[in-house]
Formats: sequence, C-alpha cells, structure tokens
Amino acid sequence: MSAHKSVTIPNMSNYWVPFTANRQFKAMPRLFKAAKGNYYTSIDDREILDSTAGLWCVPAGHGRAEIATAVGNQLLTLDYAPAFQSSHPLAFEAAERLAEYMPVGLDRIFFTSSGSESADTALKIALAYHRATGNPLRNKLIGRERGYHGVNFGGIAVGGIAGNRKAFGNSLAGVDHIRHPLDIAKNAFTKGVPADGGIALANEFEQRIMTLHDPATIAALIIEPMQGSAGVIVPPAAYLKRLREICTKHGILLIFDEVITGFGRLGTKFGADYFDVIPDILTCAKGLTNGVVPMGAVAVKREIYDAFMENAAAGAIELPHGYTYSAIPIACAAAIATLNIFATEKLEDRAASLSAYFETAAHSLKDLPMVKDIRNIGLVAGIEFEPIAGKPGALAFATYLKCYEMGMHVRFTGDIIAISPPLTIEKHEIDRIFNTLSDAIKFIVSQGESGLEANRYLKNEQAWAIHSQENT
Ligand code: PXG
Repeated sequence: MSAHKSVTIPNMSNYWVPFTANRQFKAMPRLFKAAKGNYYTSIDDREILDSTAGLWCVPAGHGRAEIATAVGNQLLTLDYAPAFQSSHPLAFEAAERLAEYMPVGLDRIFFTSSGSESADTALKIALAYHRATGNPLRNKLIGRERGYHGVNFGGIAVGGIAGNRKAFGNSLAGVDHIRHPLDIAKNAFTKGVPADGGIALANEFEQRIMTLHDPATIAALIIEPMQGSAGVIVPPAAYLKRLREICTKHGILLIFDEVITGFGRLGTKFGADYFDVIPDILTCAKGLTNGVVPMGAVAVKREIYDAFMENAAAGAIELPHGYTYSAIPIACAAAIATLNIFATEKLEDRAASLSAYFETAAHSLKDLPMVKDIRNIGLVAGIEFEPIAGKPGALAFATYLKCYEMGMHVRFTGDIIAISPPLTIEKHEIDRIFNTLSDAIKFIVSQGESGLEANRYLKNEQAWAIHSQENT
C-alpha cells in the first residue's frame, strides 16, 4: 500500500484548534492541503466537495486568481501603513466600493479584521452615538436567543448561544434577549420564509422586553436577518419590517449582523435587501474578501457618522476605537478584487436563480428517517434531526464524518446540518450535495447505535498514516 506512505501528518501537539474537540480531532484530523473552485483536496489526496463555502466565507469559490494577484501585488507595493493618524489610498477606495455595494444610506464604513470585531465595533458605535447625541442613559443592548455575533465579550453578551456564553463569567451588564423565531411545531419543512406569525413575534419586543427595561434606556437591537450559526433560522414574513418600525418608533438603533447573510448568500447583496429592511448599522466580514484575508466592516448610516463629527470637539478623536489591522492594504486589495468579481459575475443573481433548484433538492430529504425539519433560503439549507436521548449532536457529527469520508464537507451544529455552498456551485454539484447527504444519513441510521461511533469513520489513507506514526 505505497500510496499510504505519501501522507505526512504534522505534529499536532502545539496548535490549539478553535471551536473543536481537540483530543478527538487530533485522533482523527480532517486536513486540507489545496482548494480550487468548489473543491478542496484533503491531505490524503481526496477531492472534497465544499458544501459550506469554507465557513460560509468563500462565496466566489476557491483559488480566485484575481484576488491572489491583487493581494500579492499589494504586498510587494505597500505591505503595511499605520492605521491610526495615517492611512493609504486603497482604504478609502475599499470603503467607497463597499459603500456602493451597501443598501442605500449605509455609506460610512469602519473596517475591522473579523465578524467578531465588527459586532463589538457596532455595539460600541451604538453606545457612543447615544452618548454623543446627549442620551447617555440609552445604554442597554438587546440581542436574540440563538443569535451569534462572534466570540468577543460584546458579541457573546448579546449572542444567545448558551454554550458560547456560560464558560466566560458574567458578561456585560444591561443586556437582554428577544425570542428567536424558530417554531418547528408550526413551520416544519416550510420552503423559504414562513408565512405567519412574524408581526406577533416582533411585537413581543415592545410588549415584553421593553416593559422590563423602559424603551428610553435601550441603545440598540442586534440581530442576524437569518440566524446562521445556530442552525439556519429563517425569520417569518413581516417580522423584520415590524422590528424596524418598533426600533424607529422608540429611537433604538437596529443593527443587522450580516456576516453570513452578506455577499449574496440569500440571493441578494445583503439580507437587508432580501427583506427590504434597512438597518441603522450593518456588520459584515467573511465574503467581503472571499474569506482569504481577515477583514470585517461596519457600515453606518450617514446621520450616525455625522453626529459623531458634529458633536466632538474640534481636533478630538470622534471614536476612540480601531485595530492595528483596520483596512490593512492586503485586505483592501482583496475586498476590491472580491467586489469586482461580484460585479462581473453577478453572484447574487446566480444564487437567486439557483435557489429554487437548491430548495427542491434540499427538501427531497424530507422523508428520510430522523429528519425533523428542513429550512432553506437563498443558497442555505438547514437539516435538523430528531434528538437522540443522551446523545445530543451525535447524529449530526456522525453525518459530518460520513460525508467527509464520502468526499464532501458539511457543517454541523447541535443536531443540525448546515449547507451553504459557494455561489459558484453548479446544479450537478447541488445534486451531489444532497444525494451524498441522503446516503450518509441513510447509512448512519441503518447502523443503529454503532453508526454514531466516530471511530468507525477513520477509513481513509490519512487515518492510516496517523495510526502508523507516533505523535509527540
Ligand atoms: N456574526 C455572525 C452572524 C457570524 O455568523 C460572526 C459574527 C463572527 O465572525 P468571525 O469572523 O469573528 O468568526 C459570525 C461567524 C458556522 C460558523 O459554521 C459560523 C461563523 C463562524 C464559524 C463557523 O456556523 N460565524
């Protein structure tokens, strides 16, 4: 078996892998060594279909030469310019281009290096805005159950994923959460946006949360238009519009976290465009550079920016906030190249035109055993399993491993599989995604208890190599 000998597994002792069960992973790692288009190559030379666009961040597909060239040239021209008190022309160009891409009115751009930094930046801007405009008592932040706004302290405070919060102490004070809109009992297997219940659910913000807090003390409401990380939660019709009305009525800033929904995922530029609701502040990251250079952005309405400019003393720093890597030249080069690709290839339109086909393919899994719900919008689908008593997440994890063994990368969270391919995906690849997933689920369920044992999926050459070498 000479092919096995060519697989070299690195020493895995030192790297602490994020959001991963490290001991389990290091016993059976999934390592990629190359990527092109909609495919990865695994370290044991297998082609792996990328049904998740990396971590939702590679909308234009892998290995885009336009971006690589722009970044490479930029590195050799101006590698770094101090981000505070000086800058470089490409930062302004990237902001101008992004402003043009944003929903109308959101044309003042603050750059960060990630979605987490964007969330915390947006929350800080909201608090500082109210202070700058003479309302310092507006200092409470409202998030949503099952919301994900990254991993920094502000983001986990307003975020609503219990597992991401409870290990980290007391979090921020003055934070509360509205309910999430997932209602499987009523809406299981809904195709696209659920029709009913949106207004009543949005009204709860006013009727329940505000009565607890006094609306005049609330600075901002932060939500994802579609909740991604917590398992593809599609809001019911009219819900976001009603939330917008309520926020406007009470002077509360509405923040859309579009780290996942931005850059064509729903078949529109942003979720704001899909739902025809314009927030006061919009955050993004991931697809902004096609995932290849860390970069996030916070777009704010011009009035918000102007309020900072008008209310600070002459010569004063209007917003004491920023990062060493805010708008670094290579990130700006990558963002501009990515926006060029979107403009040329109209990837949002491509996603929109594929979404009906994708929806039908996703819902073809409806009658599989253990499948409890299927949700979809644009080029996103969530497949939720019946929970297995005492083994939360085990079926989704086994499905993920089986898919990997079968040559496909999916995401799992709890008992949910999330599919979000590059927007460059082809119809035959959409077929392959859901056929593979269907085969994987059928196989695992047919195996009963033993189908859930992670070790049994160690069947590839990479696994052979791991077990035939000594780890330090
Ligand atoms: N906001 C939202 C809505 C996100 O989805 C972040 C903020 C944080 O971004 P950074 O760049 O700091 O990671 C995210 C990130 C998944 C998955 O598979 C989702 C994210 C990241 C990794 C995996 O659900 N979302």
